[in-house]
Amino acid sequence: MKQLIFSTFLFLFSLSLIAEDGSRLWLRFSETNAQANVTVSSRNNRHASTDVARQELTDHWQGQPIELRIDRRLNHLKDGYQIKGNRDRITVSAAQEVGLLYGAYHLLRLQETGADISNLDVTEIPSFDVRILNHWDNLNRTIERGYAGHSLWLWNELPHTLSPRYQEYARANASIGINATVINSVNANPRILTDEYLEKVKALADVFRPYGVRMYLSVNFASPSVIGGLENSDPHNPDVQRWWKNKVNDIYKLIPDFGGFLVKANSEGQPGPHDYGRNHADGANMLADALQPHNGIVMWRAFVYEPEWGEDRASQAYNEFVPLDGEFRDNVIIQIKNGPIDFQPREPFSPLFGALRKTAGMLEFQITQEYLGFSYHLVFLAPQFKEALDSDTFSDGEGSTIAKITDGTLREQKVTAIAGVANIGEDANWCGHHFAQSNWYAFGRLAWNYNLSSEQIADEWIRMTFTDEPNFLEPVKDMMLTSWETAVNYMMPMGIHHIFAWNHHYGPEPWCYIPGARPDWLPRYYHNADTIGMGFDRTVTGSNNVAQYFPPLNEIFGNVNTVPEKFLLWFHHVPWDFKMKNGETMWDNLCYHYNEGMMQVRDYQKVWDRVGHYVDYERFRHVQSRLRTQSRDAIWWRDAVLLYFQTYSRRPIPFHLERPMNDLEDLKKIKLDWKHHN
Ligand code: BDP
Repeated sequence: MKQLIFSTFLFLFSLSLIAEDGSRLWLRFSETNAQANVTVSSRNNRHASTDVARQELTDHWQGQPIELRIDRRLNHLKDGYQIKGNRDRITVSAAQEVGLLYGAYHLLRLQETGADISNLDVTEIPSFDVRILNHWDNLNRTIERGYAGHSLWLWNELPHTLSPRYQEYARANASIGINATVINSVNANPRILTDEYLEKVKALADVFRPYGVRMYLSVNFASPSVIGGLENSDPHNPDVQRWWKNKVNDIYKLIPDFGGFLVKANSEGQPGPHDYGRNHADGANMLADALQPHNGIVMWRAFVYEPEWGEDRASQAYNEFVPLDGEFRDNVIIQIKNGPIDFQPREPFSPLFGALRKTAGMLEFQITQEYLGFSYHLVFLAPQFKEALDSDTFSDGEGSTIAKITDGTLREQKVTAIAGVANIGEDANWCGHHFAQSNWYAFGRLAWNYNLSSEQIADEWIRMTFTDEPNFLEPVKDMMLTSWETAVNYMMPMGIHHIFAWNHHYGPEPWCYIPGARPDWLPRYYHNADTIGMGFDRTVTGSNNVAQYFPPLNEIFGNVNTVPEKFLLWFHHVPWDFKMKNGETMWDNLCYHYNEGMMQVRDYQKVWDRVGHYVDYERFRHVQSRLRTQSRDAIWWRDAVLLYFQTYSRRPIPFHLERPMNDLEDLKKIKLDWKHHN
């Protein structure tokens, strides 16, 4: 009987809310019957971006008449805008056409989130000039670290056939202020620069242009020799320099507003200037010189570490780049991952940000959840992004945050930028998990304005993506806002890092040992567990990585009693019995974190089931099933990590905590086949 009532309930429930597959993202605007009254006043009122702005408002705006006005004197707004309005009329003004488009999406966001629109006085200037996605898409349409299916770009069909999703993609980006994209992987295939592929790239650029999304490409440093037939790709070789100049000229003929290049050089097997005894500045400057006449830029990645195992990996990017400070052209930006190692669940910030004084720098975030449960775990990343942006480097005294360094406030920069590694694929819901859409959204919103709070971003996103029903909004927001800390708790709390499985970065494998593998690709290098304790000694008695941080941080991080506990095992090798701030031992605290993380996910399941009837059945069921996986994984993580480290700590898991459910030996046998994801 119960069963019957329940299925009847589900049936009615699925009828009452139309099924949604998530393809509309946060752009589920209401359709209006009466077309809105939108006028354009600008000398050139047939600009493609203005047309999109007018169309979006005409189709979806339900309020007072709107005037869109271009005013070139407002160029201090950059591509931002002003909105002024009362009950009778609204004026959106901008110096650039795309600013009107951003203003239009601002108004629609206000409408869709139920904000008061009777009296508006808004001025928006973006935090960064270039707000860019980095796709790690290969030309064979697999995506490196992509968890939402294959690549959006249908290379075989391009340039003649244009999937409707290209335009939807550009529109989604414009709606959150993203104005640039790198469509191919940093491990770049040289073929992207052949005439054949550049025609395809041009076709995409043409679709993106009205939405203000500029095209950039990842390039392979060895392209001149691989596809150009030159003897080498040495940046000091005049033939090589000429090759790049010609290539760049060809690109600009096809794509006049092309943005520039992203380069991963001499890193993880990629070619680079070191192959010819040159340094990173030689390599970057050669490309910068080719791009300079067209106002293009080079985003040169700092994610480099020695091909042979050597000093602490956390110290290597700094050691490589700081000696070159001041040697880069002003159209080069060093693109730096938020942390010094590699997108771990939580890392302290990279010390390179403060240290580069005469070279432009930019942040690289990872939106795709390579180290945070792929598209299976619900993890809202705005708090992680903000922790990095708000990190104080102390480079120019207190308040020298990464945000203020990279947005040009503290240091002169010709161009400012911020990048996020995209989590987008061809899945109907774009990102694999409905909640992973919020990370694309959060990246865009913070790139536009890093002062927004995670809370506001989550609030807007939930209202637009699901519903503004308070009984749904509040608990779901709470779940999102705590979800990153939750994942850190059940994966790698207290500064633990890189204890992932070898061939994928999904599950735990702190015991992983591969004979012959370089030590800094193995978990032991990072956790150093022994019968005394665990952690990586980065103080003077160890690798002295702490010395790369400005005072007082070097002292704070370097002292086991003052280091923030969230980074304890990142900077120190700590005895199991070390007393933590709560008076209990390091081992017990470790157990608390893993237990807490696991319990939190179990709570999310309850939250979701309780509020599920406010959303359509299709999305409800999808998220419900993902949360089940996440719960099982959290248990897997807790059991694997605690049981493994217990073989060193030889202490009990505090008796009031949940007991492990698995045997360590069974967990060691788990081998996931994620090959298709790599
Ligand atoms: C690592 C990824 C690898 C990327 C590399 C990068 O595992 O697939 O190629 O980053 O950023 O996190 O270049």
